[in-house]
Amino acid sequence: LESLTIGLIPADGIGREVIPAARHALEALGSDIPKPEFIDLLAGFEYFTRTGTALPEETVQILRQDCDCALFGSVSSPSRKVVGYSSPIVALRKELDLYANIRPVFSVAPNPGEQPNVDLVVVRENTECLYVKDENLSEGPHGKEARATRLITERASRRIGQTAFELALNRPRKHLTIIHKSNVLSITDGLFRETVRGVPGLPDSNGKYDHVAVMEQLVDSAVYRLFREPQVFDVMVAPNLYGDILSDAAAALVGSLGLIPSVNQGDDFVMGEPVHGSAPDIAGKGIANPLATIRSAALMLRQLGYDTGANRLDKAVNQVIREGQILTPDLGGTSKTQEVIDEVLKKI
Ligand code: NAD
Ligand code: K
Ligand code: MN
Repeated sequence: LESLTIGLIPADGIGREVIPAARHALEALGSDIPKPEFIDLLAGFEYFTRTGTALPEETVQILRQDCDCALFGSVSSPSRKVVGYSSPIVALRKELDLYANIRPVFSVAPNPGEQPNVDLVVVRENTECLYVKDENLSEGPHGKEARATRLITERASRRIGQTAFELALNRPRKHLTIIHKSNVLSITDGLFRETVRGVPGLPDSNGKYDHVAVMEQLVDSAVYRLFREPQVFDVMVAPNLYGDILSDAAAALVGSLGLIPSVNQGDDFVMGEPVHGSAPDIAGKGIANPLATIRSAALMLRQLGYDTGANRLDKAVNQVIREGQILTPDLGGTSKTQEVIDEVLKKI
């Protein structure tokens, strides 16, 4: 490739403040990656309030036809029902079939070479579970009744299971924990659990996952365990909603949600995205932590095979964290987003 075409979808709130960080960081990599060409793309709740659509068809089309990969910021989805609105990120994950959301959470050890006390990856199923958003409201004998469909399919569970086993196989500890609640939801979570457990026995697995140690844990006690002894976890695979919650919980263990990156990945497209939302409490103040987004760009590069570039981004971010001088307020610092970006660029 001569150039790498990257769709940028900042969307709402601090998404707009952190996406430029990734852009500058990618530009700073020079010849470590093909020359990045950026295409700015529209989506989000603010865009919806102006136009009546949250995810324009053009954005999806350009992503499909012109982009090698993409970076998404964050969207401000309201907590009440807004007629005609549907979250563009949930829609994009489905439209582009980005079935796996990979969320590494690790602490940066104070001294290089030292073992971090948290070093795990949440592998979140990204297309179904309660996020199919099939909800309805009816009038029952004792007032309103709300129902939602929770979809778990064998196909999606197998795909996410394969992604998780593959990831575990390539990590030093080769350890996988299946997160579920099959003691209560024996049909839905039961299917997820059994299908993931069955991955090593699939014909195309050819015994390659025999070296992965498989454990399982009910989602509630998994959260407890995460806070008591996070070091026991390596790769955690979970249905959509549990994965969403677990990764925010794990983020608290390493200092801030503003540090946690992710990639939404499918068989032929990858979209980096910080795990955090639009953070209305700090949006517009210029103090959002840009490191999760720079790390998301690194994950995206790694997924595309540009390890040298990815390593340089990660190294620069880790160095800034380790030095502890130029940090945003979420990490106890007093620096602005732009100062942290400049510091990372210096290290790159
Ligand atoms: P949030 O992740 O936006 O914020 C949670 C807390 O973490 C806030 O105190 C915020 O200030 C802090 N925080 C998050 N990112 C930070 C960063 N980079 N630097 C410093 N501090 C940071 O979660 P929320 O408040 O529950 O949700 C706000 C909005 O974001 C909602 O409308 C929600 O729908 C949306 N959301 C979107 C996504 C997404 O785009 N994928 C994900 C989660 C939430
Ligand atoms: K986000
Ligand atoms: Mn979330």
